[in-house]
Amino acid sequence: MTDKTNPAKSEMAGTDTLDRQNVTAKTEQLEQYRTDATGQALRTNHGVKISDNQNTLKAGARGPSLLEDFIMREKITHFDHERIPERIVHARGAGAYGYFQPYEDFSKLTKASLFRDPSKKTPVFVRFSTVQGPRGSGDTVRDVRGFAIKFYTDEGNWDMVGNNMPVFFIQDAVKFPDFVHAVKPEPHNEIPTGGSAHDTFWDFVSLVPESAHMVLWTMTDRAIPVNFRSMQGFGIHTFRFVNAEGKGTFVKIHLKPAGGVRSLVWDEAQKLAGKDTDAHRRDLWEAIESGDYPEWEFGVQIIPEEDEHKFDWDLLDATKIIPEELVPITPLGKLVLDRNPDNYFAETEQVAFCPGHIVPGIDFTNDPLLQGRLFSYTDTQISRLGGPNFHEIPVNRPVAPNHNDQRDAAHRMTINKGRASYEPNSIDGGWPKETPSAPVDGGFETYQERVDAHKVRERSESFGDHFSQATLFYRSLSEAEQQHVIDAYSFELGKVDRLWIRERQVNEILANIDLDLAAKVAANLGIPAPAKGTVEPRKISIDKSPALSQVNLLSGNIKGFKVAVLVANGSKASDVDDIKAALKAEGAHVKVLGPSSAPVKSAEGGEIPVDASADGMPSVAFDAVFVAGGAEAAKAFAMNGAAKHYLYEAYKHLKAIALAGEAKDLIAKLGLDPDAGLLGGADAKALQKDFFAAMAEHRVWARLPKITSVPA
Ligand code: HDE
Repeated sequence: MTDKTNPAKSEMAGTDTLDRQNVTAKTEQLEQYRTDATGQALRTNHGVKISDNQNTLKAGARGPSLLEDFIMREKITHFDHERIPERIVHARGAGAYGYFQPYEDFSKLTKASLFRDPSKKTPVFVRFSTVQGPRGSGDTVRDVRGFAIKFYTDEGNWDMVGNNMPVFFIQDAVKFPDFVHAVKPEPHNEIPTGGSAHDTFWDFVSLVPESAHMVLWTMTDRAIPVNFRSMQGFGIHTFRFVNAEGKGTFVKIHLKPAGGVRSLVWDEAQKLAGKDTDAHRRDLWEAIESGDYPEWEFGVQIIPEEDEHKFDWDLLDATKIIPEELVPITPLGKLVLDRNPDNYFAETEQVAFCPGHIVPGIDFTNDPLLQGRLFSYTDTQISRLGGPNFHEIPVNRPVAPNHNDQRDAAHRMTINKGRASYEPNSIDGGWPKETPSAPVDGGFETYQERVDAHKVRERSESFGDHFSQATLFYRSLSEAEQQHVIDAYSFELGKVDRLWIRERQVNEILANIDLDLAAKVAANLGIPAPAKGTVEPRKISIDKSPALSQVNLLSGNIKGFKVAVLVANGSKASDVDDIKAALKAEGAHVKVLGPSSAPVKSAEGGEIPVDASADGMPSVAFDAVFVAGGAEAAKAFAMNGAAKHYLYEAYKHLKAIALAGEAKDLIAKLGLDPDAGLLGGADAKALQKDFFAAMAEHRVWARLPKITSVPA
């Protein structure tokens, strides 16, 4: 029996009043759970005021502790159980709240409420993460980054659990535990933390050619983003949007950062992991605190159902993209992060995403990787968050009501009124009731895809080409990007002890991607270059995809960039003031760094306040360096090893460096050649234009041959 026979059937379900101003609704909902102890007495968990938080109850000041000390026991017991299991993958992360707002009404494409009204902001919580390392590992390791968005829509939560790369390592979910076991630290000594440069990873991927494309992505600079704000996001799988008429359309989800896509260089990433383990979470936090809200454009590639088989690759294969040159991205709206959490554990650690959480207007496809994920995430939360009630944790609660007949289980917070926790019922008026599906605002209805097949354990033949897109990607990269890829494979495989694994990766994987790439990596490893690949190259409809190269994904400005201004006693305060004002006008962030945290004396006879010591904020924490003029300061810099190292390091990392006034002579004293990004000039103000232009290019790529440790 359903509610069709229910005495209360004439009443429509779903009449709960929804606050259409969802952002306010989510903020207010969370507010009920936030506590502020300012001005409050210290108490036990059960409300008793505590008079002494320094001493255990004892029999005499030097005597044994007493079991009856309920205050000490409560405190220690709670502490003993403070930890929960970290995520099996993506354990290290940081998150923030914000909103999504569509540009216009996209109801032709989807009936999902978050895409229908350009005046409506849907609240979100976004968590970024690395994959391999544990919770305390470094932020800047070479790894894929997670990009998971929880949209608190007024029709329920939609979790878009993506990454910063558009493809994945495997095609079928059943291989995920194998892949993760291979990439995780090795079981005997738990090394390495946060990286893939070890035997088990390369053993697995060299035996699994479907990983070739994704492994290539992780060998590019995308795997070492400069910060979370500068990463693209991808839904990876093909999803389905469904409109009010029930028409389905395939979509691939893209997020493009407003500030452009930017990365670290490898040596910089490694140093930063030591100098500031928290570099990425700190950057996200500080950007939001300073009001420089990270922003992305949310777009989709739209593929009509009739075009499903029009491409060289299968839309259901998560190791493949659809090049943007074949299907451009339609921008749908913007995603903005504007509020830091109040409590890391309560919010960022306890947030629970699941790709299976969708809302009317969004649906799955038969991608076998996606299908496995639909199961895995809720399953893992049950052990990670201690039971099936994790949806009641404030950060996970929908803004839409969630009445149903599910009851009890560990940590239940909801106090369900009424007698009937079953359906149909006639005791509680039949409530809560189903909502029939409707063109809009109805109950969820699965897209009616026809399936007529045998049950088989098979991989579709259309998933069989593992190299053509890796080749396309490699050939779409700039020369400098290709050099970084060669360096990355050489570094990683150089850490692999077993020669046969190195050889297999070069001969059976790299040779099928690009023979020149294989030869250059082979040379660096001291093994013979393969003469040909092991499979016939497949002809595809496109030679290059410029949209895949990071050099084509910059913003053209320096908004959000970080600049170090070096000063010493005798620096010109006017240079410092001018550059600070000019950078601020461009939306960049500036820190004035001195020999210590104390103010320095200015050339003009006053003082220059300092934000930090150069030691405490190394050049790897910045995008560019400016050295203020002043004769005495320039002399001090030229004599000082730490100052010289600061500049050499910025130079090595291909950063823009400007040296004003007397500091310009440092270029010659350091034995460096001026270039488009190594600028010196008597007039500090006149330097600004070229300095900002060099910065906007992100790296001085022309300098690469001078600093690379691997001769071309
Ligand atoms: Fe995940 N993944 N994954 N994954 N994944 C998890 O869920 C899993 C995959 C991704 O910030 C886990 O809550 C399987 C692809 C992100 O909390 C777990 C498969 C993509 C996050 C899990 C995949 C992702 C996770 C661990 C193969 C990109 C972090 C903790 C089918 C589209 C979310 C958790 C956060 C987390 C399973 C593959 C992204 C174990 C079985 C492909 C961003 O459930």
